[in-house]
Amino acid sequence: MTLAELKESAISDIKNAKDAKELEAAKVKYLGRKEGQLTNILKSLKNLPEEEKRKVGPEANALRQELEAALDKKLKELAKKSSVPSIDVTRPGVKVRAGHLHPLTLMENDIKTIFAGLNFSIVEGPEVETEHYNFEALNIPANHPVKDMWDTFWIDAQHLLRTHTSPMQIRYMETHKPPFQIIVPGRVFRFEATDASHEINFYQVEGLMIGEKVNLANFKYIISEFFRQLFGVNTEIRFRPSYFPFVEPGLEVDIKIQDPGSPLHNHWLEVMGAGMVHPKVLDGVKLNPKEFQGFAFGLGLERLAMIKYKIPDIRLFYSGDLRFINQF
Ligand code: YSA
Repeated sequence: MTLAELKESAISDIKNAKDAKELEAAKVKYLGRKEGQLTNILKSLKNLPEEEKRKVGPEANALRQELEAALDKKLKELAKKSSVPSIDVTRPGVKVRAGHLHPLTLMENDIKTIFAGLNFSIVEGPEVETEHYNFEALNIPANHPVKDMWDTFWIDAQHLLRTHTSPMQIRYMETHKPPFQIIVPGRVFRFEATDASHEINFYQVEGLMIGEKVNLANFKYIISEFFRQLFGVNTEIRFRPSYFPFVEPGLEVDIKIQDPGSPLHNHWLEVMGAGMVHPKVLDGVKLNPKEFQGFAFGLGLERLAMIKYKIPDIRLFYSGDLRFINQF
């Protein structure tokens, strides 16, 4: 290779180097101490006849200086380039899509906030329960017909997925001394046919208030206040007698739907079961019914969310349908 050819090739390599690594490779290729192409020529000068040495020597040295200068210049260029941010600030940004809370979580948060404001503590309980806590301790013995209504998914002979949040009443009363007032939000499970207002898996919020003089009038005030804060002052609610083995007397609370677009407009929708805690239940947790009494309730969270957000079918909550979820 002639010096002219070597120069052309080296200048082209230096010019085309895209980064410091490629530039270093070009330097080694031509000026590397051991095998650099120009270095080899310089080393072999001593073997040339005197006359040729005098001609080639200065040319080769001049080329070395020229290549060194070219390498230096290119290195500075590359350094400058990499320190300039390659962001095009005029380009339209990519919109980050933020997630949001599920309507049932929104409803649970609202309920917690209202009850916390009424001085209730918030506690949680296990979703897998024993037969004892789910039924027997709540005055529902093995062959009680009400058990049919609440049969569920059994894990083994003694354990089941809880059918309501009421077992937490027992667990709490066993370990705490009155007076107290709590709510227990949580998921419950039932073996039943689904329809627009029934799911096999849904949420309840249990409430329990025990003290020396707690009575039904207190329950009525607390629940009226709760619905007033949740749905507004004009909400109509009604208390209706009902039966649950773990309360005496027992009742249910209905809300009047006021939504001209709903097939339930002007109809009453049952939203909770409640009552005064049965003396047998208090006895069972070693609280003297003559000393302590109180009320308990269990409300259906989906039903309240359906009223608040005007949702016609409970199954939409668990459908995973983005057209539904994205509306919240
Ligand atoms: C009663 C008295 C107490 O002192 C304390 C709690 C209770 C409530 C009782 N543990 C219970 O579970 N009653 S319930 O079967 O009537 O359910 C309570 C609420 O859960 C209902 O009013 C309804 O709002 C909701 N619910 C019931 N079954 C449902 C349902 N929601 C959706 N799908 C279902 N399958």
